Amino acid sequence: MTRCRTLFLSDIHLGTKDCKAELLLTFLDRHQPETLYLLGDIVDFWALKRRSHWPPAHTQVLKTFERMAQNGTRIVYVPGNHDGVMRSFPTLSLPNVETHIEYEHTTAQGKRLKLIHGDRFDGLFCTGRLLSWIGDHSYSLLLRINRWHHALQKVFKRPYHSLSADLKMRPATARAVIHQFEQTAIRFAESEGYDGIVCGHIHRPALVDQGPIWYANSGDWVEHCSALIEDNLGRLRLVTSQQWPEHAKHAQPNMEVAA
Ligand SMILES: [Mn+2]
Repeated sequence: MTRCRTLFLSDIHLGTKDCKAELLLTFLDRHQPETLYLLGDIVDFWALKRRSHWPPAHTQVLKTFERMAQNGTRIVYVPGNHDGVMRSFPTLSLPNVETHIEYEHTTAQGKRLKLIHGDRFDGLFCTGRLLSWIGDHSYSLLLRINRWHHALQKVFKRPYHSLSADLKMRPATARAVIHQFEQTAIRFAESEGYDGIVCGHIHRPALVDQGPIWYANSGDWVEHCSALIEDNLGRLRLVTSQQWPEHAKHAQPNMEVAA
């Protein structure tokens, strides 16, 4: 069990097939934070409206949060766009969970960090649709469409090109979008007088704690299975599935997951 000062999670997307709930349960079993921040898109109400997908592991995640709260973890929930309904009904969330549209966290080193899901930046540059597209997991749909497309092309003996070319272009486009998002977030934190910002939304775990304004993104539990951890000295550390769960499986009970 790793005790830590703060744990930041976002974009779990409970209610979707892509949510890695079992891995999250293993991760939560091994971490005991003083404060847990849930930075939005925890339950994907958009997906639930389209199709109901709620395996027992998803209930188990919510129960685990409840148990953590009972064991003394303070839980602060900052809703995102896919669970934006909770912004209107802050008192409807789980027992022992505080809900805030935005929040501020002060690290053990006294750094003031703005906590926000991140969708508010969508309108600030003209890539909002692309961002919500990433958030909506249409990428995996595109991959599926690409498979059908490829099969049809084979049937009609057409050369394989168009969609795969689009897919090849995507990483460059995505990088530009991500860069713009990060810069917008940093400028926002700076303009509001914060030392940094912690958000989610774009499913891209990141930690930039050099320079005047920190930028941290807790990532997601759809692809990256990532989390941000603050230790007792106020140092932030990003954990992604690359360091775990393989590492976690072999770790000693009191050993921390490698940064
Ligand atoms: Mn989002």
